[in-house]
Parts: sequence; structure tokens; C-alpha cells
Amino acid sequence: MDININRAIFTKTKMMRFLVFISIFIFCSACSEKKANKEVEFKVRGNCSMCQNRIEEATNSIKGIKKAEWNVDTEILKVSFDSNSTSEIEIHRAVAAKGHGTDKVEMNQTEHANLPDCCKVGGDH
Ligand SMILES: [Cu+2]
Repeated sequence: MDININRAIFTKTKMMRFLVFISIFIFCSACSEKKANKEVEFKVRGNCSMCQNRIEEATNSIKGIKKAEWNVDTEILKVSFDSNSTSEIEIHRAVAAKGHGTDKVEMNQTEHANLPDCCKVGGDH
């Protein structure tokens, strides 16, 4: 009798452990999926459609970028990327390296000086 009760308790404990394990597994895989897919948006200085091409090209040249869209009116760059491959600051660096500064990374002055006049700071929108 005692043995049977012990067995029942043992089986129940085992089942509980199994359920906890499964829950943790599902939770973790959901976490890692969420972590891998990141979306950010921030301002990138620019003026025209040439700027748009340059900014989006610079962003797309980074490994792990899924989508990059820069809006000429708002100057907002929207990016979705695999956070296991790259990070937001890498995107800031990539566009700044092409002469388009952000609030986190200052533009490369040499590249900026080589841009067409309309793409420079204060150029025509
Ligand atoms: Cu431009």
C-alpha cells in the first residue's frame, strides 16, 4: 500500500518535472526567436533620393540585415535585422561612414565632403 502511494507520488513528480522542462524549452525557444529578429528606427541625416539609396545601400551591406527603409521626409531609417549577426550601433557606423551622421555616430567628414552638394548638410530637400 505504502509502496503504491510512493509510486503514485513519484510518477506525479516525474510528470511535473517533465511539464516544467517542456515549458522552459518552449519559453527559451520563443525567447531566442524574439532575440534574433530585431527592429529599430532612428534618424539618419540626409536630403534626397540619392541619400536614400546611399543610406539603404550602406545598411544592406551589413550581414544580417533583412529590411532597410529610409524616409526622405522624416529622415527616419527603419531596419529589421538578425541580432545574432549585427547590432544597431553597426548600422549607425555604416551610414555614418558614408557621410550620413546619426545621433550616435558622427558622419565621416571626408565622405561627407565628397557627396554631391544636394546630399550635404543644408543641401536641398
Ligand atoms: Cu542626397
